[in-house]
Amino acid sequence: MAILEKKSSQHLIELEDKYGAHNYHPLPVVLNKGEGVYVWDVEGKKYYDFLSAYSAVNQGHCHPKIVGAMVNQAQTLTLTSRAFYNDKLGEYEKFATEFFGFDKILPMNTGAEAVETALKLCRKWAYEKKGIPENEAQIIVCENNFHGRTTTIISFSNDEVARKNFGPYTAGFIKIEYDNLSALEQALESNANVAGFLVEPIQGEAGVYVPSEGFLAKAKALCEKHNVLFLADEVQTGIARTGKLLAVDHENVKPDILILGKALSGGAYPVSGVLANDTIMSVIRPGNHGSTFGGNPVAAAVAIAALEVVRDEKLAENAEELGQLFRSELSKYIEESKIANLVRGKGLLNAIVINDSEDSDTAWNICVALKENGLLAKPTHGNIIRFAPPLVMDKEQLLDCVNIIIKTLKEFEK
Ligand code: IF1
Repeated sequence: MAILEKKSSQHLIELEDKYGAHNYHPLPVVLNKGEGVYVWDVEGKKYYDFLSAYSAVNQGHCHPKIVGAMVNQAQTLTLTSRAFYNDKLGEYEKFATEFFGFDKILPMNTGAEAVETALKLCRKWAYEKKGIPENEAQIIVCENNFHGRTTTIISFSNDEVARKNFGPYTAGFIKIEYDNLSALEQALESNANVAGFLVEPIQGEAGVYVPSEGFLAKAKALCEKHNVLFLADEVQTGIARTGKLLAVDHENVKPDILILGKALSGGAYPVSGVLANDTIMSVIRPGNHGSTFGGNPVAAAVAIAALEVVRDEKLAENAEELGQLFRSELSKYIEESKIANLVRGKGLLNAIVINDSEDSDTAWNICVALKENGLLAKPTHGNIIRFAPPLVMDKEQLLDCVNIIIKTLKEFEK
């Protein structure tokens, strides 16, 4: 019976194709199980996951502690809305604020919602604390940013695929080049009404673009000088991914507003949040902002467990160590490679740049070949392949993966 009901990958892909909106172009693999650093497809083939659901599954697939907390809470109380108190939210808020070193957290569900929350918080602070005239606040953002998919967020994207024909767009954003301090300084000096600077500590979607050393610290200092809030979008880089708890920790920067999502739940449940100190968060009063699911008891229980795993299993330290190994092993190969140009990244957020044009399908074909060889990764911007395995990986597994990647790249050497 069970055998008869088992569906082939082909059939399941056709179902999505026929009944689902075509808003993605997935690699042709259909997964039905995950454990730690591995996932399995419906035919039973096992893969290393080198995407981790875009860095959400940092703690590994189906981590028993996180799943345990989720199941336990789901059997007790799932949702009250914020019309009433629940017995998990306060406990989570205390835990998370102490964990990250802020006075307060505002809980939401997705990364984009957290970015929206941060933008609203920043604007309200600017009008009520900084004294910017109503509706005049500007927020500085970076070229080639990725912060999510809402109408406001895509308003300041320069990815035409994500943006075109979704206008009219939200006003109030100034775009500067990423990793360019003088552009930031000029934008701050020529606009009196700047409320904040929103930045990804490493640009993920842009192809794991790591800014120059010192950029974040100097940008933070410039913001302080101009009484402008520094908003760090750590949705992708945060929670141990880059070898520190936060990517800003590499430069000892403390953001005024910290945006988290993805791995805040270990990928088990949509949990996001915005953290800030009281002087900023106090501008939010009842009725200003919220969401039915934000701060629900399942999310709270899951997030506590997910953060405890990061701390107890020393995932930041592991990401730092394995990241060094990954880049040094791949660099050795790339020196003599014609197909790969370079490897870059921090911790276990890395990418290789393929020696072909952005509109070629080489990186896609390499990812298909990697899949055949038992490792799942996805190209970005045509010729870049992002490598972001779960942080619970061990050294032996990582070296096994390096072998798979090099073996696969060799198939493409001319
Ligand atoms: C998709 C990329 C990753 C993010 C940062 C906010 C969000 C994201 C820095 C929004 C989300 C995702 C979403 C996913 C693709 C993906 C992505 F390739 F686009 F850049 F991770 F690398 N800030 N990133 O990276 O979070 O609302 O999705 O929870 O398909 O849109 P979300």
